[in-house]
Amino acid sequence: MFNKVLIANRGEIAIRIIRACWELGIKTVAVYSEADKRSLHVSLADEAYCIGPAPAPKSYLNIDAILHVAEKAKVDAIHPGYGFLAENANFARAVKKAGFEFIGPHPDAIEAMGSKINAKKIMKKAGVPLLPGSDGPVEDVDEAIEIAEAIGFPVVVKASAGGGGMGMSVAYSKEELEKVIESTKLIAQNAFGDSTIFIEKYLENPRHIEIQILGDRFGKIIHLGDRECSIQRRHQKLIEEAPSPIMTEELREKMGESAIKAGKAINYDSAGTVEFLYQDGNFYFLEMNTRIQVEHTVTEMITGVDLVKEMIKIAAGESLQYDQEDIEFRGHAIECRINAEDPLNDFVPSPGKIKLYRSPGGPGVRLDSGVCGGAEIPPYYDPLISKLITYGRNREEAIARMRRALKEYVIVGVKTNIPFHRAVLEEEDFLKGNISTHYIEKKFEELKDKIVKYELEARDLYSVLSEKVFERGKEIAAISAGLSLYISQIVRENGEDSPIKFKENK
Ligand code: MV4
Repeated sequence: MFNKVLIANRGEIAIRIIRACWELGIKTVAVYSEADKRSLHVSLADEAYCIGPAPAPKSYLNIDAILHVAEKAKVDAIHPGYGFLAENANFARAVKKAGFEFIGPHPDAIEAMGSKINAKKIMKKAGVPLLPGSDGPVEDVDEAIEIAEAIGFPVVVKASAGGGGMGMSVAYSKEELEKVIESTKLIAQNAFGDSTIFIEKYLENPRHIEIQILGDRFGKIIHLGDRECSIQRRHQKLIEEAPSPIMTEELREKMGESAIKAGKAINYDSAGTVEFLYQDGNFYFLEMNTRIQVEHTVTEMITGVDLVKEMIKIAAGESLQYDQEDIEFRGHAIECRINAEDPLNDFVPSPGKIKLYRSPGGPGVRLDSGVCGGAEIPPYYDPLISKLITYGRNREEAIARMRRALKEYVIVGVKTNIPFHRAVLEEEDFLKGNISTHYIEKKFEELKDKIVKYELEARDLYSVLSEKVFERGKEIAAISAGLSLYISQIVRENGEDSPIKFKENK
């Protein structure tokens, strides 16, 4: 096993990885930008090194600076977390070339899934269900129209180098398709430096359901069931749960089997996720994420498997100790991503200092937080403050616990999306599990009044818990000082006959 691991990340995921390392008896090295000097992941780690200025390209994306620290601190391995360099095949290669282990899959797997056209090609060959579309790049408008007419409108035009929602356009007719081909190519070229596009049948009201897999370096691959990730806004997930409200044992087996086929096709050897779109009883491969994901926690809660520890053990060359039959699914888990953002102002980020912090706890509550009271949420990175996860024997209990935990949670100083989560967790269709990727856009107006209500309730509570308590204290002190002055004046004026009797204090 490794003796020391460098964590090339920040915030809650850096802390999550520190926890896994400590449980395995591994020492931890944090890296941080100048904006993160006083952040929690830095104070928790056994050692910490500054790697550059606040902007990510100068720090958390600076491969040379990270490798320099790895050498100086004499680590054995590097964990990239999610985001930043997690799915950069060249980083994984550079880590290995410098003599360190990369805690993630082999670089060719990262690269293979980075091109969406290539990923689809591999999955088709492996027998994973796909949406009908172009079997490769689409070169011009005529070819696009020919394919669209064969598979039927609507179709979606996607950037091959994209993913996570960047660079895709929907067309409902030949005319619309003519318009979006060139514009999508241009967007793809500007965003990814690669104008390659492809088209596929567009699903109008799908769910996003993904399967967690674990593969080791001896060719064994298992799946750890599904996650429902449909509650998202502009491709940022906000609520995830395991299992999906629509999951059956039969469907999970089928999706699990497809995910394992996907993993086997690229000799996958770490924790990974196979994303599917689900509609009307059918599911289709979307993308594969070759990293640990934000929402891995809900899978951990219902399977009891520590995914981060498993990926570290796999990278250290250990064989997977679980067989598929060992994985049992028990109960239900929900995760709310707590962001520093204003749900009533188009969810704009709300960086700043957390003046007051009270975290929830109690039965069935897990809080993976990147902050504590007094922490600064810098404007340079993702505004994720923490992940609040609740577990219950069933979905109803997990929801009841989430509502209760959100009620306990106090964050003063920055705006948060807690009022938004509280509103969703009382909304009828959410409670019924009636959701799709369009849930938020469809429901936002309906949710607004409740968000306002919870926002105001939070403000009241905050004023009781924070400044206003101090203000009230000062007010009361002033009144009582004035009162005692007034009383002593009455006593002086009326002598011993005063209606208010005082004992001489001699
Ligand atoms: C789709 C789709 C419907 N039909 N592809 C968005 C992110 C990127 N990973 C792929 N995405 C989609 N691809 C077809 N053929 C709908 C989406 C989509 C979506 C997918 C998952 C989660 C949220 C989403 C929100 C909007 C659109």
